[in-house]
Order: sequence, then C-alpha cells, then structure tokens
Amino acid sequence: MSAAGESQGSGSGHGIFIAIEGPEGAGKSTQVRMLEAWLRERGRDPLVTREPGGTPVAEEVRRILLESDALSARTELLLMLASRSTLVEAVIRPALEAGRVVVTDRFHLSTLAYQGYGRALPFEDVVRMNRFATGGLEPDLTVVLDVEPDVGAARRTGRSGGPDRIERAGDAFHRRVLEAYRELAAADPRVARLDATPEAGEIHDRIVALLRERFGETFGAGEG
Ligand code: T5A
Repeated sequence: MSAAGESQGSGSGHGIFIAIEGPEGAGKSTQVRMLEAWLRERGRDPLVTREPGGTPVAEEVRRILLESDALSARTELLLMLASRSTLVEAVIRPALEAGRVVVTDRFHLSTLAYQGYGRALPFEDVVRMNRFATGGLEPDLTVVLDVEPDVGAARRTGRSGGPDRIERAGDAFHRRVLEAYRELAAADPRVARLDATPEAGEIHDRIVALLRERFGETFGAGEG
C-alpha cells in the first residue's frame, strides 16, 4: 500500500475513511462486501467494520440495541455512541493511522438520521454528543444509498429472524429517516447520495467512480 497515495483522506490520519449509509434494506452490506473485494483485488488491505458493533464490547451493545424492547430514545442514542466511541478508539483510528482504507457499514450519519430525525431528539445535542464520542472523526466520503422504505422492507422479507426493534419503529419513523438522509446529503459535500434501486453491480460501479473522482491518485482515476 502506498503511504503517499493513502494520504489524501482529510482529518483522519493517513488512511481513507469511507462510510456506506442509508435506510433499512438499502443494500449497504452488499456494497460494503463488493467494495472490500474490489479493494483486495487491487492489493489493498481494507479494514471493514459495521455499526453498531465492530468490537467485542460494541457487539454486545448492538445486541442490546436491536433486541431489547425497553429502551428510551435517549438511552438508544447513548448506546449508539458508546458503541461508536469504542469502535473509533480501538479499531478505526489505529487503522487510519496505519494508512489503511477503512470501510464501515453505517457511521455518524445513521445517528443524525435515526436518533436526530427519526426519534426527534434535539438535533444540536445529537451532533455535539456524536462529536464527543468520535473525537471529531468523520468519514472522508459517505455514500448514502437512497431507497424508499417499502422497497427496503420488501428486500428484507424472507430473511431469517423477524424485524428488529428499530426496523419495527413504523412507517412515519422510516420516512423521517429517509428524508433526513436526503437533507444531510444535500448539505455536506463529503456525502454523496446514490439511487439504490438499480441492481447491485451497477451501484458498485457508481461507488468506484465516486472513489476515483474523490481520491483519484489513490484509486487510479484512469484505471479500468
Ligand atoms: N442505527 C445504527 C441507528 O439507529 N443509529 C446509529 O447510529 C446506527 C449506527 C442496525 C440498526 O441500527 C440503527 C439502524 C438499523 O436499524 P442492521 O442490521 O445493521 O441494524 O440494519 P441495516 O444496516 O439496515 O441492515 P440491512 O441488512 O437491513 O440492510 P442493508 O445492509 O442495507 O442491505 P443488504 O445489503 O443486507 O441487502 C438486503 C437484501 O437486499 C438485497 C440483498 O441481496 C439482501 O437480500 N439487495 C438488493 N436487491 C435488489 N437490488 C439491489 N441493488 C440490492 N442490494 C442488496
């Protein structure tokens, strides 16, 4: 891995930090897997993780978050941030400092969309608390996969196990989450929104094109 090439990320040590975001069933995990394979084929050693989760402690927090029925919105926020702070400290920062590409399935935009807009917690408090949890770390590029809630829900039918606590939050909640992603993407040039309805291979090609556009020197702007 070329240290010089990896130095184009901003504010995150020497690596490049990419988050894949979006509502339920948008295809995030699918795109994270495809991006990881694409990076490995090019000789990179990406650090791939997910939220909530990604460390033993954070995976325990994830289980509570998704399985427990008795959580208030504020408790949910604090647990999401507890998971994030341990993941950032133990996994993401060290990987970025080692010059690696980090790809995460969800990061802070999920908190702004789900807890800030979805749960309607005071937005500036959510922003401030998230910043405290991350020490100010933000992805160099966030890709929001945009899909209507009914399409996302249909994609998840047939999956083993029923819907988790947050998936059961209701249509109005999931509509607010989608609108939040759209507003947040429009407000931040480091966030790119992609239509998530084409087939997965086409979306992957668009993500690769975005990487080349933003980090051309690292990912080979002219490469096929
Ligand atoms: N949360 C998380 C918060 O509230 N606040 C936070 O701060 C954070 C970090 C996490 C939950 O926590 C919440 C959000 C979530 O509710 P999760 O299980 O990680 O829970 O939930 P999701 O991230 O939504 O995971 P899903 O598996 O539901 O959705 P994905 O990852 O978006 O979708 P994926 O890739 O698993 O694909 C779903 C199905 O669609 C197919 C796949 O093959 C699969 O069958 N598919 C496509 N079908 C057609 N066209 C495409 N382009 C497709 N791409 C994938």
